[in-house]
Amino acid sequence: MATLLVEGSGAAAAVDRLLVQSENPSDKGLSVRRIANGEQVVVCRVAEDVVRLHCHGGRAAIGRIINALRQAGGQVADWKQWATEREDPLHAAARVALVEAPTRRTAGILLNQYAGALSKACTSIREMIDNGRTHDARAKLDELLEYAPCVLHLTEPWRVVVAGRPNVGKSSLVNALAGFDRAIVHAQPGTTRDALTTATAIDGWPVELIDTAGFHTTDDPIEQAGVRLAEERLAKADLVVLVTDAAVSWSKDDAALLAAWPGAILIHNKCDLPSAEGRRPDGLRVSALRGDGLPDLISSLGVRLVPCPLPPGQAVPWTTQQVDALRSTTEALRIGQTDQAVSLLGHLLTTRHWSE
Ligand SMILES: Nc1nc2c(ncn2[C@@H]2O[C@H](COP(=O)(O)OP(=O)(O)OP(=O)(O)O)[C@@H](O)[C@H]2O)c(=O)[nH]1
Ligand SMILES: [Mg+2]
Repeated sequence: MATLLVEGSGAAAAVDRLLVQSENPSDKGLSVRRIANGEQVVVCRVAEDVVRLHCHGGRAAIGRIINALRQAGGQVADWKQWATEREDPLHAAARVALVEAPTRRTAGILLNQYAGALSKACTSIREMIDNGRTHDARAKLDELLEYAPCVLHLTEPWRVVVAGRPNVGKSSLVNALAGFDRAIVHAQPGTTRDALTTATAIDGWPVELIDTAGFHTTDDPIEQAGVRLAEERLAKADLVVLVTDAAVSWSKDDAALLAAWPGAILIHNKCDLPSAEGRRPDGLRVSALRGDGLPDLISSLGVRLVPCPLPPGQAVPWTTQQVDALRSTTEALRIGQTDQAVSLLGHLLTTRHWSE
C-alpha cells in the first residue's frame, strides 16, 4: 500500500484528467476511482493544489500510478526532502523514523514524538534554564535519558543470542519463540553450524533471535568455524539466552558457559523429560517441544531488554545524535555553563536528525 501526495498548482485538475470518467459526477472529497491505465485508487481531494491518492496492489501497481502521474507532467520528489522543507526538524526526524518502525508499539512511541512530545520537553527544559530552575531542568533531562538504551531500539532490533552446548534444543527454542520452523532441528548434535537470524517481536519491541552452533571442542573445521561465528555473535549480543538440557546432568562445560556469560538468562530445556540427577543453578524450566515455560521466558526477555516501561505519551530521544545532545546539555548544566546548555537544546530543536 502507498499514499501518494500530489501537490502543486493545478494538482486536482491534473489528477482528474488521469481518472476514468466518474459515474457520479458529484464526486468530491473522497472517492474510489480508476486511473486510465486500470489501477484503482482512493482519491482524497484536500484542496485544488493538494490531492492524496491511496493506492494498493503492490509495488508494480503503485509504480504504474506513479508513471501515469509522471507522464501527466508530475515530478517525483524525495519525501525526506519534502518533510525537511515543510516540518520542523524533530517532526521530520520522527516522520523518517516512523517509516522504519517495525512494530505497532514502536510506531506508537514515535507517533508521540511526531505529535511533539520531545520538542515540548526540550522547550520546557529551555524555559526552566532561562528561569534559573537548573535543578528541575537536570531532573527532566535525566528522565529523558533514562529511556535512551531502549529507545535507540525503536527502529533497530535487539540482538538476542541463543547459545549452549550441542543438542540442548537451541534451534527448537528459536523456532518455538519465532512461531515457525526457521532452523533445522535434529537429534544429531552439531546440526546448526551457521549463525541463523530470525526477526521477531517481544513485548512489542523488535528482536533478532540468533541461533548458534553448539559449543564444543571439535577437529571438524566447519564446526570450528561455526563455534567461532557463535563467539562473534555473542560478543555483540544485547542479551544471551543460555540453553542447557535438563534431562542431562549439569556439567563442567555448562558451568563454564554460565561463568563466561553471567548475565545470561539460563534455560533448563526438555523439562518434559525426566529430570537428570544432581543440582543445577536457578533457571527457567522450559520445554521447547511442548511449549512449557515459554510465556515466562518471553516475559523475562521483555523485562531484561526493557527494564523501564515507557509511560504513555512519554517524551524520548530516538537517535544517537539526540541522546548525545541531551547528554552534552546535562554536562553543560553540571559545570554551570547555562548558555551552552540553552544553545545545545536550540541546536537539537532546529537541526536535522538523520543521516541519508
Ligand atoms: N523432549 C524434548 N526434546 C527436545 C526439546 N527441545 C529439543 N529437543 C530435541 O533435541 C534434539 C536437538 O534439538 P535441536 O533444537 O536441534 O538442538 P540444538 O541445540 O539446536 O542442537 P545443535 O544445533 O546440534 O547444537 C532434537 O531431537 C529435538 O527434537 C524439548 O523441549 N523436549
Ligand atoms: Mg541447532
